[in-house]
Amino acid sequence: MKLYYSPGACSLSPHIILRETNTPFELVKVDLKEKKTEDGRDFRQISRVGYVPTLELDDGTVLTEGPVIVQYLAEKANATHLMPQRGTIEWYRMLSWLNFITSELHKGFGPLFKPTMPEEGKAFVREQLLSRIAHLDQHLADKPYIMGENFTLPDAYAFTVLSWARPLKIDLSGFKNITAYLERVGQRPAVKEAMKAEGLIK
Ligand SMILES: N[C@@H](CCC(=O)N[C@@H](CS)C(=O)NCC(=O)O)C(=O)O
Repeated sequence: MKLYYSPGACSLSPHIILRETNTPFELVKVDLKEKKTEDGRDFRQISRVGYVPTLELDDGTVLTEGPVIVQYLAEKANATHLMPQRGTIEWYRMLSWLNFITSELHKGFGPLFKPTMPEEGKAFVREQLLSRIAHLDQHLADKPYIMGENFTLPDAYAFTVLSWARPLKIDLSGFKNITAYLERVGQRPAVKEAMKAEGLIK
């Protein structure tokens, strides 16, 4: 199995889950501007959408969309500790959080990476994003992880996208629960290994 990734991008979330589940995999770095893999292949020939994360299975099947890739990985590894039982209300709550992270947080950060986006537009996006971050901060007031007592799939994703706040100069220091949460998740061995492998920490 191959995970196509870009350092620190949203592909860090499935990368963490690959390590949390001890799944054997190969990491392939992608230059997202040039759409080239590190071994010189045309990335669009592998993933028509041209974005990471892209998972390539051993039979050549390609799977995209981070929130779906993490579910695939956890189910294949039978990692019942990383997700509630399918079909239960807790399962749907987990899907609800994955969807919140992808549509409200991940895609909320997106425009802030665009150098061509006017500052007025960025201010609007930032305000909206901060209100979504406040919602997660409140949710974390009485629990260490998004789903409660244990680290599950949405935590890898939330950790990944919230780590973009610092380089984008979004001050999270007022969100005490999130600050403690990022510290907690960042201490997990699988998270540290993934970040190290991507060259994000030493
Ligand atoms: N809908 C996709 C979006 C993935 C995405 O936004 N990937 C970014 C990196 S975080 C990317 O590869 N952008 C390059 C591009 O879109 O050309 C998902 O949720 O996995």
